Amino acid sequence: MSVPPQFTLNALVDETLWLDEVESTNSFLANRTTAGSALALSWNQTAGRGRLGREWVSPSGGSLALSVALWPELVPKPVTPEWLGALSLVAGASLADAIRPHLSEPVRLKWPNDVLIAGKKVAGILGEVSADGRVIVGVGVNVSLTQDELPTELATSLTLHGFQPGSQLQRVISAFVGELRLTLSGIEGGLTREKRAWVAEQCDTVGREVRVEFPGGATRNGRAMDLDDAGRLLVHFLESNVVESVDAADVIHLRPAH
Ligand code: BT5
Repeated sequence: MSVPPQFTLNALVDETLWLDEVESTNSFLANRTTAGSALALSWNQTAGRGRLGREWVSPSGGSLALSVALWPELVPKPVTPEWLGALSLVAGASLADAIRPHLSEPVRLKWPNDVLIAGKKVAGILGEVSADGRVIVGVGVNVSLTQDELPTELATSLTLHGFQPGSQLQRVISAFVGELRLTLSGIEGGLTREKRAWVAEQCDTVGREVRVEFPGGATRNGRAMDLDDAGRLLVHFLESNVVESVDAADVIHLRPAH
């Protein structure tokens, strides 16, 4: 197997740290005490975490785990729920924007922060606040996993869609980190109308009939109408005929709305 590429992004962050093996790049950065911005990356993450206590699987060598400890001057103090909600959406949209020029198939978002190619998940995002108040955005991207190596039937990888990691990966990651930095200035109070439109137009969930699965197991069907400024999904629920905002939940896409 060829050696997966490594690169530095020191023009964008104070430090770039490649780790031969790590349990979780998010936990690694959260456990450091360095105050500046940093990027931690690994091709061999052994205990990756998803949202709501779930697992993120990174088969060795084919899936890139990376985490960004955000630029302190761009993080509001204190961190507000509006800002955190907005952050995870702009991170997903920045990553989708960074991948899109390299592929011929549509690159879309599924609320709250999955990146999809042809309807399948190629990347997931986990934003966290460390005990000392730093904010870390973690991204798992399936880069060169083959069909057999993919952890679920709903997953895909970049190379399955014609992506060439050798020459293009550094450009994707650098475009993602650069755009994330740019979009962070201006979401202090949550998503502006402009940023909400930018995310919503990439988001396959908005405008769709969905099943919302709440932590604890309850499910409700409805139509996803829009996003609010805190990144919550506004869903028109069928049985109550009321629009409610949804934050910590999972969404299953049922069918496109007409
Ligand atoms: C996510 O959670 O999608 C966030 C994943 C964040 C992972 C990064 S890797 C770097 C950093 N360090 C960490 O420890 N974490 C971050 P969620 O929306 O909860 O999705 C998790 C679900 O995605 C799992 O329950 C599986 O169904 C599915 N899944 C797991 N591994 C996958 C993969 N490699 N590709 C596609 N789907 C996957």
